Formats: sequence, C-alpha cells, structure tokens
Amino acid sequence: MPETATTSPAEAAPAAKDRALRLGIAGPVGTGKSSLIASVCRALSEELRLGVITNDIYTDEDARFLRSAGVLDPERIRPIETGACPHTAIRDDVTANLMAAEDIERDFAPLDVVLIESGGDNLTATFSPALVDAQIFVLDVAGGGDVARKGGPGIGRADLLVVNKTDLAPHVGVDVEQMVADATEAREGRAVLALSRTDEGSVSALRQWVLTVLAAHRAGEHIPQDPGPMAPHFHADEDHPDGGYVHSHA
Ligand SMILES: Nc1nc2c(ncn2[C@@H]2O[C@H](COP(=O)(O)OP(=O)(O)OP(=O)(O)O)[C@@H](O)[C@H]2O)c(=O)[nH]1
Ligand SMILES: [Mg+2]
Repeated sequence: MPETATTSPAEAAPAAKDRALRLGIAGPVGTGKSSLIASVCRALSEELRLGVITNDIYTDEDARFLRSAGVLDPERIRPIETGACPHTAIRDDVTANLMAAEDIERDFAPLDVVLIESGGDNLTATFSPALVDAQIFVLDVAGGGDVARKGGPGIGRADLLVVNKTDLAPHVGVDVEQMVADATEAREGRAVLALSRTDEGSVSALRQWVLTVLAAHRAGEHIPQDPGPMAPHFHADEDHPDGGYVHSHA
C-alpha cells in the first residue's frame, strides 16, 4: 500500500500568529480609509512586507487609487467587487476576503501585514473576527463632532478608533480634543487616534500602533475581539413594493 498523507486540515493551517496580521479598516464612505492605508504603506513598506485587499460594491476604484499612489508594488494590492452591501463581505460571508487574504499571503510569502479595506458603509459595519485579527474604525471631523459620541459597535469596540482629517477641523467648526474625549468615553478608554495625513506625528503614532499590534500577534498574545454585529438597517430597493426593506445581519 502506498503511504498516504496523515496531515489533518487543522495541522495544515498555520497558527494565526505564524501568518500575516490581518488588519481591517472600516468606516463610513469617504472618511479616509484608502488614504489611511496609503499612509501605513508609506510609513512601513520598507520595514514590513505588506499586502492590501480592497472591497468595493461595483468597482475596483480603491485598488486603483492605491496602485496609482505608488505606495506598494501594484501586484500586492488586490480588489474584491462585493456586488452587495459591503458589510456582507466583511461580516456575514467572508469567503471571498478570506480566500483573497490566503492567496496574497501565499503569493508573497511571508507577509507581515495584510490590510483589508471595507467598502464605505454606514456607521455600524464591523469585520468578523473570523476574517481579521484586529480592526480600525475610521471617522472624520467633516462628519461632525457629535458622531463619536453616538457610539455603535465599530466606534465603541474596534481595536482603534481614528478621528481623521484633523487638518479640516477649523474649517468645519469641530473641536478635535472634545471629539477625541467623547470618543474615549464612548469606548470606555479603548484607543483613539486623531489623524491627518498632513500631520507627521499622527502618522507616526499610527505606524507605532500597527507595530505594537503586530508584535502582540507574533507573540501569540493578541486576541481578536468581536465588536458585535451591526444594527438592523434599511436598504433602498426599487423592486420592493415599499421601495426598500429592513434587515439585520445579526
Ligand atoms: N484634508 C484631508 N483630506 C483627506 C485626508 N485623508 C483623506 N482625505 C480626503 O478625503 C477623501 C476621501 O478619502 P478616501 O481615502 O478615498 O476615503 P475612503 O474612506 O477610502 O472612501 P470610500 O472608499 O469611498 O468609502 C479624498 O478626497 C481624500 O483626499 C486627510 O487627512 N486630510
Ligand atoms: Mg476607499
């Protein structure tokens, strides 16, 4: 009888700490998720081996933006067209994203960090801990100083909350310190970072945060947290008799 392989699937899959840190970036449309990824790539691509996966509903625009920014080898930036509400692909059925992460990790092995950008969504979208090891939720000052206080699973319990585009604060009448204080309170002390791509100190704090989470991941000390499911929400649908429907992704 020929010898057969005895490796079980559990043995075949590397332990989480032995593969790249998978880091999710979520937040409402236009808050600066792609720009944040560009900043992380600029700050870390010389010392870490990075990959990026973007999720868009109908386009590959985010991937094209990042490729044209010249922050990473274009081959290391892969788009997924979700074709449905973006939170579905990061929370409910993460198959496409998991396969993309495994593919990019295999093609460029070994990678240190894979950044996964969610499609821009409403305030309640979160990543499943089955897909990412850690997640950043991005708000911006232009969305209003009150947003951080309003809470929600991503704002309240993502590993890091970013208050982005602080350079715009004087133009939109937002007090950044107050917004950060409100966010810190809503998050019961979890990490909050005021960020602007024009403020080197803030980009360097973001870089340090990524390195710290990566070190904990490598040491097997980082435990992925689930911020919780998104709230029931409304989708416009012209084929539906009422013009839309409410559903829950719990
Ligand atoms: N002033 C300022 N503008 C910024 C900053 N970061 C991003 N932007 C601008 O904000 C807009 C949206 O940025 P993106 O990075 O595309 O935002 P996004 O969250 O990826 O957008 P979607 O993927 O469409 O949801 C662009 O015009 C950026 O140039 C910042 O720190 N300061
Ligand atoms: Mg984007």
